[in-house]
Amino acid sequence: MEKEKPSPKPAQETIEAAPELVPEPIPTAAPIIPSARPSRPEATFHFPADFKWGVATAAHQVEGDNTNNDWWAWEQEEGHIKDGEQSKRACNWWENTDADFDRAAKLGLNALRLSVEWSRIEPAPGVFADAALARYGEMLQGLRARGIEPMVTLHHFTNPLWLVEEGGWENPETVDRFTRYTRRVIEALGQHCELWCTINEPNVYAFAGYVDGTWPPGQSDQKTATLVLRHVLLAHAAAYREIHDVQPDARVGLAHNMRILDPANPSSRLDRRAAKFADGVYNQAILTALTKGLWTLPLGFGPAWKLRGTLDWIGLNYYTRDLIAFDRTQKESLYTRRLHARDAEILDGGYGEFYPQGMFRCLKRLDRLGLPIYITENGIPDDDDDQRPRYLLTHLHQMWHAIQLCYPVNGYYHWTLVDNFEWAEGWSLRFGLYALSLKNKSRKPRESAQLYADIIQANAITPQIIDTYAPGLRAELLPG
Ligand code: IFM
Repeated sequence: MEKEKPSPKPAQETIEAAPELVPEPIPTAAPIIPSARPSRPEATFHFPADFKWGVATAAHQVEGDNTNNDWWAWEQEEGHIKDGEQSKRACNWWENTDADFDRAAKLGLNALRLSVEWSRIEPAPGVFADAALARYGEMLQGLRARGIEPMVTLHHFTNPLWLVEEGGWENPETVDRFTRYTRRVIEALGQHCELWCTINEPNVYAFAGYVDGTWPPGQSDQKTATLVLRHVLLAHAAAYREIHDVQPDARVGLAHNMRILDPANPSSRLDRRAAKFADGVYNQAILTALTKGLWTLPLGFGPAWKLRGTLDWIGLNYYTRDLIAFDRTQKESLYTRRLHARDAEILDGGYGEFYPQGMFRCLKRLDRLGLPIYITENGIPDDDDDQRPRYLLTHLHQMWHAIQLCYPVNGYYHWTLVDNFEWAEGWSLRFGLYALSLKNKSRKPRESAQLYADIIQANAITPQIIDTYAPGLRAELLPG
């Protein structure tokens, strides 16, 4: 097709402007077009106006004296927790949450995720402790009074001892018991909370307790792990329906731990297959079960149609990535071996790789589910806070990128406000924006606390914030 020819320029006319139409001279003090480029790139990464900025934690890790659950019992036995440490009084939240809630408000948070402890609420089968429910009611009211919206998790790794005696999550009846407990919680606390997270990290729970055996009940049997995972997901689905029955407007989801699992050697077919397999089991199976009602794990137990459509939102707990190699000697871990990239920056205690791109990759994957997303956890063990500012900024920058592409990310909950009891790692891994003294329980803000507060206040990552807290990131975040 012939291109349209540009119309010829009209012959130039000189029109003498009438004196009253002569434009005002532009004041030189405020040039519209800057005379020089800024000496270096400046860009601000804005977040949506109604974005939820939060922190996340869990009952057993902060409350203290949770003597009636399986973790407390596990901690009493030698060899289970690093350096023989115990949760003991933890962060003393059962007695006093006010001071930490004040800290949260001072940071400018408008969201906080905590969990309620089943063994406190139902200390014996079918017996509910009104005083415990009242204490949680007080906590939730305390948050709301500070303009902080609570998200409540119903199960975060711990189980009442009586439940364990009755077979724990291997017993299919646990599904009904969890549903009964859920109903009681929603009836009591539904007036203070609409945002519910049924279960925290079902994959981690099943893996650490029933494959790896480093968490209670300390088993190593893949078939049992699969059965437990199935019961946990059925309990989630039943709780989802129960919550909506009591509180139709509730928003109910689950916190899913995702790790990036890349092949150790991308040109090895065996490594690629091993990574895909590991990803399918760890990351994908739960998502497929809950959205499509399909059970894709190798040890199958029939269809999972009851699970389908039981998410109003999906929670992402993202921390790190692993490389996966095929290893024919590793039967227990289904012929896979986890390792780190040779040039990777490793987090404290060997917690994993510093890999912010994983945040975007997980969000991209979750976007396909068509559900609202909350980042229900993200953080780093870093006692001296030498990595956290960079970790926080790069992960939030990846989240910003996802939001620019309209992935429906509604909120971000940093793990965590104050150093808390890190399960089998005891007190050795320090995830807090505030450092906790185990001697006198005092709290001291790490620099990252102010960084997070500044980001929240600006509702953005600004060049000033980057320059103040992580100048080394300038080239990466503001390339020029
Ligand atoms: O502390 C844990 C939390 O209980 C579950 N997600 C990971 C956190 C850090 O390891």
